[in-house]
Amino acid sequence: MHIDLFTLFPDMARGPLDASIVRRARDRGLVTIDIHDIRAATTDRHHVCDDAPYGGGAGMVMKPEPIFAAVEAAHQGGPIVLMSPQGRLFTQAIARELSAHPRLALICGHYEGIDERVRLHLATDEISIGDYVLTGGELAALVVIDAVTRLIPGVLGHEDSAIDESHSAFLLEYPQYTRPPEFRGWGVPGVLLSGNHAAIARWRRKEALRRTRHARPDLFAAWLTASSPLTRDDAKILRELDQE
Ligand code: JBK
Repeated sequence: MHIDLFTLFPDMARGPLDASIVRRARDRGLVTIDIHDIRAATTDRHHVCDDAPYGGGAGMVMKPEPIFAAVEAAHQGGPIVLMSPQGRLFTQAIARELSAHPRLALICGHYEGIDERVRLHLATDEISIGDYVLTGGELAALVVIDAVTRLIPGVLGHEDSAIDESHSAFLLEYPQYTRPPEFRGWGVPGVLLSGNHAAIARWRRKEALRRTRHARPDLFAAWLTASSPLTRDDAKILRELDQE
């Protein structure tokens, strides 16, 4: 897969792409990522990328010409995604959808906004990572790149990729413990030390359901809908949680 990132702050994007699993995926040639400096696509002496909004008001707006020029010079197909608070909310399903394309372009906005003609006539999609105000789209684009890259075949080891996401998609993960068996007086649930694999699997499922129901009632409701009719054991686990 090839990813093009268009930004006024290329330094902001580099660090996270040079570490950990994304770094390894790039080293192995599973993904190539080009960071394009929008300012380098200006043609005027002072490399101006922003201007005052028509109609007045505070703040500056990103000009369309350098963004169109930068994207059109690099683009060879695939979605052109504008990172913005007005976009559809990013989810694992969207990450999966984007990872199915051989190429992906991400545009990061800055200042008070971006000339509307970028949204109307250049971007093919608009994505938000959440309802909070960022200084720009760079961190949002990095979130998308991270989530998409780990879905590219071969990027994760067999252990991770073996996890059936269709079964875990609606549930939060169960609690994990590692050595030592006692730390500052805090122990590890006995079942995890029992060697009883069926009992461990059932404990993990119960704790995943407990956590999801408590922390994310919205996810829990989605899981309930997707899991109907419940298996006998899941129904039993839910009755046990009701009692506790
Ligand atoms: C936000 O993708 N976003 O969520 C995003 C992009 C650019 C600016 C923002 O404030 N939230």
